[in-house]
Amino acid sequence: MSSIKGPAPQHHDGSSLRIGIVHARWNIAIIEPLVAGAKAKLLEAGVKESNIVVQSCPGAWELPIAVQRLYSASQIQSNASGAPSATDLLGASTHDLTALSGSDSSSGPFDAIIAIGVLIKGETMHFEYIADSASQGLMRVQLDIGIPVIFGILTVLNDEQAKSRAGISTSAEGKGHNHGEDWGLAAVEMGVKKNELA
Ligand code: DLZ
Repeated sequence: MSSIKGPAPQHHDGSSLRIGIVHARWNIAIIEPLVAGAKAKLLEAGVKESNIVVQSCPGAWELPIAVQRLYSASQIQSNASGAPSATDLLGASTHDLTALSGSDSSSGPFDAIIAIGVLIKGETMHFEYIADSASQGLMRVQLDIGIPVIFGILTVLNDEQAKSRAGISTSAEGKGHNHGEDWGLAAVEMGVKKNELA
């Protein structure tokens, strides 16, 4: 029997969209398949490779400011030719951007940004503080900039839960489901609908 969890599927054409992905680098073995899953669904929905920009920050704590800066930079870039690129403002090299998102990135403000992080509960209170602050921060940034920010933070109790939610579990129950794919679909849907909802 299929799971009752998750949104009823809808198809949306992402061919006119520009999407940002910002991911934390903590727990990178889980982050990488999540980013790949999100990107695969964006491409499947018609988003052009050159319109997908991938950036990183150290941990989930930094995701709200990274999303906010990435969006502001994309606005500046579209308003003034010769302005610094989103990547320059976040401090990464052009080489990093090219490696992650293709060599011919277009410009213009993003229609949606996906924030991806993985918090695995440890023995201290870090998990609770970071999960709470990052989720509240992302909601605040989303409402401040008026652009959908997709909540791609896994908050899990152990490594196995993380692997299962990234679709890379090796357990007898199967490899699990890659939640990054859902985040990619949500970004396309909200990117398309943000103008209809205005
Ligand atoms: C410090 C920390 C800890 C303990 N755990 C995680 C984690 O599971 N996932 C994650 O994305 N980041 C973690 N961090 C790092 C913080 O998010 C942040 O990068 C640092 O505290 C520096 O501000």
